[in-house]
Amino acid sequence: MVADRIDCLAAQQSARSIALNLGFADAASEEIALVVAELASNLVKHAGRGALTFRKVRNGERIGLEVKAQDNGPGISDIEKSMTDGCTTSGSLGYGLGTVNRLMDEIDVQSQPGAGTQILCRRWLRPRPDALLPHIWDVGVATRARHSAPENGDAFVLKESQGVLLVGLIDGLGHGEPAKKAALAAQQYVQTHYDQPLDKIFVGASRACSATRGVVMALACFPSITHLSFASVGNIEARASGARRVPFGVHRGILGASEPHVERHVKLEEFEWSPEIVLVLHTDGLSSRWDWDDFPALERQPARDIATKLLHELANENDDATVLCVRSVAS
Ligand SMILES: [Mn+2]
Repeated sequence: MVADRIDCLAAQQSARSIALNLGFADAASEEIALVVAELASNLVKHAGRGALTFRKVRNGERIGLEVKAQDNGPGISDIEKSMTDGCTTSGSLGYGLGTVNRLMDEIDVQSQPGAGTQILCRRWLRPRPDALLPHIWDVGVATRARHSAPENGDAFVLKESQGVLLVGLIDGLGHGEPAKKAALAAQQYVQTHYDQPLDKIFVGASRACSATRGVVMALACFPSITHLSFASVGNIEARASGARRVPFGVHRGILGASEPHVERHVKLEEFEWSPEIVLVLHTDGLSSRWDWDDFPALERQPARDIATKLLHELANENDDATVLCVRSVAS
């Protein structure tokens, strides 16, 4: 039970030691403690008091920590808004869950006006990087800001873990510092939630960059060399090499813009893949009017060379431009 500042501090300390005991690293345990501090202070501030419970959870081989905060307070009127960054706890009305969204893998909020609030969140233990995994992917990125400006509003994600590869491309709206800020907020969320389902990553990333101009983003996940999961919001160009056209879908919209919540309707697309196919993602700083036939034999080059060549040939001076290319080393 949490009812005052002393309880909040005690809850934070308990969370830290429970996390360490479960095997979380120091930094992760500190983040979990921070989340619990935020949940505890919300309980006191908005409901006067409430209950915090910790539970070890399992999902197959994985172990995680579940934190539940429950109160009988007035409830949250706008749940979605409470989970967005930029909605701070410093105001008298804000129910700040931005930190919870960013630092926990999963978050679920149930609240009815007048009937209290239940917040359930989980964080999973991540396996240690396994250096012995065979290297099967060749990934290349080429990027530069418009007019060689110092701030690049494009960002990319590249994460390989347990044989699963996740790559992503993010374009912050506009250019310069505000675009960079938006892109980095989304990038940071994706990097810390890389092993979550793609559609959930879109929802969380959208919340994480809601106080910014917003971004467009495409994510491609290869659980194996024969399978691609793909999702995209906005105009990131996606192409696959070879004769077979891969029908990448496009959801119009912007992540982080409060309306109309396009991220909730993101549909995962699943494709069969094969080692000879090259995947290219690029931002709209490059012309989309190109075809593999324009660059004979390019698809057999190393990923880095493909990305560099496309950037050089297709980028326009007036926008940040980024190309990300993935090919299999086995082909
Ligand atoms: Mn752009």
